[in-house]
Amino acid sequence: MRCRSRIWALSTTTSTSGRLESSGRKPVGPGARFIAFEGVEGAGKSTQIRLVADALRKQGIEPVVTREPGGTRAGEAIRAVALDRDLELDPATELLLMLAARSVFVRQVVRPALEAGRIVLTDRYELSTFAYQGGGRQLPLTDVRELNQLATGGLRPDLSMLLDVDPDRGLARRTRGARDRIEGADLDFHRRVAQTYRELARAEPNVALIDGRGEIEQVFAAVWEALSARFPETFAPRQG
Ligand code: T5A
Repeated sequence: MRCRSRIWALSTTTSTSGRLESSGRKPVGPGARFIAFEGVEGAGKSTQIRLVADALRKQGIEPVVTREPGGTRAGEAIRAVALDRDLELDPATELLLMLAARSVFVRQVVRPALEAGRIVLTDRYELSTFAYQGGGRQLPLTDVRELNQLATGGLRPDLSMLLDVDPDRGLARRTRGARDRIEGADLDFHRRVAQTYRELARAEPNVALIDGRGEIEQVFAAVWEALSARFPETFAPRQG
């Protein structure tokens, strides 16, 4: 069978959090969900995570809200290095930093939370690496995927919400401080990232492509609809 795209050709099909059970690890708790928010700079990920978390709290559910790179002490220290605009880092070093942070993140934050039956909402996960280091930095995707597999042990999100926004719009939304090392890359880099994300949305399982250009509430309605279509028992359909 012919492959649809370069990214599709390199995809490996792995299951979601159920994989924890099949790989002999502790089973995930009932109700556990691992949801990643993805997109270019300023796509609105943090904003949407905050809204989803607030809505879950109103249902009496306290989610684990976290981010990558980061989420652990080691991961936050690695983040500071990876994003420091005064450092010159080649693409392979950048990749390995992201994956070092992911390895500790999966083991210290995500797996324990899923085993405890929690909902994990993360600002970025593996699609960021495929899009930024694979697409943006143009590292071979086979290498990126293999190393990512080592870092995650095969743990994939139940759903990745890709907030689709053109990179110039996303960058223009940013109001805080100076651009970090990756934000400061040229627009061609950010366009390759956006293009790779769109290809991933077509090729990868469990990705919901959300139009991120509308008003915040409008985007949230689309995000919640995608979540409740997939997990109606957890993300109750909204009335009206
Ligand atoms: N990275 C990360 C890699 O290269 N490889 C990897 O493997 C990983 C995991 C992380 C950096 O690391 C790189 C990618 C990144 O460069 P980050 O903090 O996650 O850094 O990256 P950013 O995308 O820059 O985070 P931001 O906080 O800037 O963007 P968000 O979270 O997407 O956007 P948000 O919600 O903070 O919104 C930004 C602004 O826009 C407004 C908000 O109010 C805010 O002011 N906004 C909207 N305005 C209009 N309409 C909407 N719909 C809006 N939604 C939000």
